[in-house]
Amino acid sequence: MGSKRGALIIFEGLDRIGKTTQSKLLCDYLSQDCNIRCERLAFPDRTTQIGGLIDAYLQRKIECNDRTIHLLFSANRWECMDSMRAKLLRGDTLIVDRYAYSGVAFSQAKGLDKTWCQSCDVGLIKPDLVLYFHRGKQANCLSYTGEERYETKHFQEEVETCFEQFRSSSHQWKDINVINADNNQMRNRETIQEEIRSYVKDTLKNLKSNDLEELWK
Ligand code: FDM
Repeated sequence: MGSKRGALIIFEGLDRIGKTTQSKLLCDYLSQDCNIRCERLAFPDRTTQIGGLIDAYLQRKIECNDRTIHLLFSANRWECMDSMRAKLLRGDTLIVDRYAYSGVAFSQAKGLDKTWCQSCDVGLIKPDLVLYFHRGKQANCLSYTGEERYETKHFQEEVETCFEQFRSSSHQWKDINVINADNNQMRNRETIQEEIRSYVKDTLKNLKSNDLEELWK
């Protein structure tokens, strides 16, 4: 699985679908069992000043219009690019919970134009692997408490429609791999993790170039 630079691996999908659990399991597996230097990150990164504003917005402590908050989510990714690039180039693999795809789907679900939503993320570091967590039709409904701004069943359904439209209509999604995230007797946590590991192993094995490409260019 050796390569000079690390891989950028993105986990995408709705809230509460299992991305956090699975990305932590993957990170532990890569670092402990495969001896691969690896770090887990998440967007929004709420630790920065911009991330603090996003956190306050999500917790309904401040209001912000839809375009402004979209740009803040994007700026929050851009402010992390230099450190992510440095880590990838020194060989660390980054496992990232959400990226520009959430940026588009969540803002489009509010009615913003998809092309406009994408434009501010053009040129971010292009992922080597994107795993989109999808629940099948038979899946139990995910439950949302409404604790944070977007955590309602209705809004998540709108977001899911945007993820699906984007995925089926855009060539930019052709490299996106769908993970069946139905957590039931047939597909437990371990089965889902095995599937993820197999994608990741292929990606690490096939990393050819040490260069980093740009997203949506
Ligand atoms: N979210 C996340 C967006 O609306 N745009 C973005 O660009 C990103 C990265 O923020 F509901 C939404 C998705 C989610 C909320 O994310 C907080 P986490 O993963 O629950 O912290």
